[in-house]
Amino acid sequence: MGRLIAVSNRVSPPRELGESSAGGLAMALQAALKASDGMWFGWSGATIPEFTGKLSIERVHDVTIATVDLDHQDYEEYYAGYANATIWPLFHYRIDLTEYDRSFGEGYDRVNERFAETLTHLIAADDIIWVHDYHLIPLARELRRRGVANRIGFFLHIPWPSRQLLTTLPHHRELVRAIFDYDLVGFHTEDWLQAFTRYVISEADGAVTADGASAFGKSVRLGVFPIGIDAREFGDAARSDAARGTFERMRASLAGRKMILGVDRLDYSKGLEERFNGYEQYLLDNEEHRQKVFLLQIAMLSREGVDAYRDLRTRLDAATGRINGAFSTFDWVPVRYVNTGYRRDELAGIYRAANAALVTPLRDGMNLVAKEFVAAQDPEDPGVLILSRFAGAASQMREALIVNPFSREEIAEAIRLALDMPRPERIARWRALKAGVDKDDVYAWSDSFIAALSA
Ligand code: ADQ
Repeated sequence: MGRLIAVSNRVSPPRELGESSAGGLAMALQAALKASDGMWFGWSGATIPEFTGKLSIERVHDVTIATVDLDHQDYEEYYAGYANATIWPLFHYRIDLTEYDRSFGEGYDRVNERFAETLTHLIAADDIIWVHDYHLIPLARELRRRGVANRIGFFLHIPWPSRQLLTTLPHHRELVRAIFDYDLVGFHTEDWLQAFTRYVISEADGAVTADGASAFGKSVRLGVFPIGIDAREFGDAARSDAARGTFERMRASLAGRKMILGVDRLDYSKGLEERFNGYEQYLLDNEEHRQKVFLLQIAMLSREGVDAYRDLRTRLDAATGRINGAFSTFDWVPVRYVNTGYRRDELAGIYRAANAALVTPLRDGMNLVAKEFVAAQDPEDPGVLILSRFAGAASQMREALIVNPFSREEIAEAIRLALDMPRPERIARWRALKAGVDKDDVYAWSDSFIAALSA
């Protein structure tokens, strides 16, 4: 095998590569890239007035990082537009938030062409190419049009929507047809893969085999590759001095109360409003427990350039105010709501101090917070994971308390069960969860995808 070339919308800033602040995906890709003297290609994150296609190339920790700048129109139409105002909501089952703007589709195609045009010149005959996520679905098509015959794989980090939803998208067939220019396409779960194959059968007149599908005169191999975290690194982070310091501060601020924790990017797919409603229901149903618990919701701001995200932020501010206004006393606030990003070791300390975690997305490709929470727990006194049935992670993490995130009563009941759960049951559930998180880690994920792509 030649080099591995990873392609994603954003490339993890080189400074972070190899440092503990980089996420698991960046670490795993870096390890795979390093092993093959590979290259990581994507958008620099910078916007300029006019696209130039000028590459910036750096060597960082034995990995070549190649980035290009996009122009302002690209940002609006491709990134804020088609990727995050069309595909993201649609693939998370939110057609109410989906913007079907023709210029967005044009910008999406244009940027994929620009990426392909720039990347083509960097590809050697025996390289294998691994493309990541919904920003870049047509990239293989554009590379093929430019004569690239290399193995190209694609991994979708978000759900694949049902046929009924996808067909609301103008030109949905073109989008799906582009998938067939890959050699291998990976999904997190069997559910997302099946949603894809159902479309292939009923909308594209295609056929599905044990390991792939054919349609549009082409065939593609399909597989399920559930992503994990760097469990060892996260466990180490949880035992670090910084984590211990954060843990001690956190515990001191509990003043004997129990903490329910939420950690998410501020995104409507994460079910934050519904979670607040569920917690409010818990406070209503369990008057005797008020003052003895609180919810810490850490919601890191993201995609602030997209309208739906600004609206959500306003609604969450209001929900926090409503609950705190209704229930607070002079010495107790039921919701602590923060929009800060934390370092990974600090985050590990916060996870460890929690008695329960609410991971209740309405729809989520996988959800890594659920796995990080488990990895950070004290084996002798672990917290309880409350997990949405609509997170991809629920297909693996069956020992969590699985809930329907749309039901405020189910969330309220799960909080009560979690906070009352006897220690032996907490330990038994946690051990089973931890074994899965350790086994199916991010390295197992990337190794298995690359092995399948190379096979
Ligand atoms: P995301 O939608 O970003 O990822 P998730 O998998 O939960 O969702 O990952 C979020 C990451 O951000 C976690 O590593 C978490 O620690 C970190 N994070 C969140 N809040 C933070 C904060 N305040 N400070 C610091 N870090 C914070 C997409 C898909 C998911 C899929 C992943 C990987 O939507 O379904 O699991 O990709 O494929």
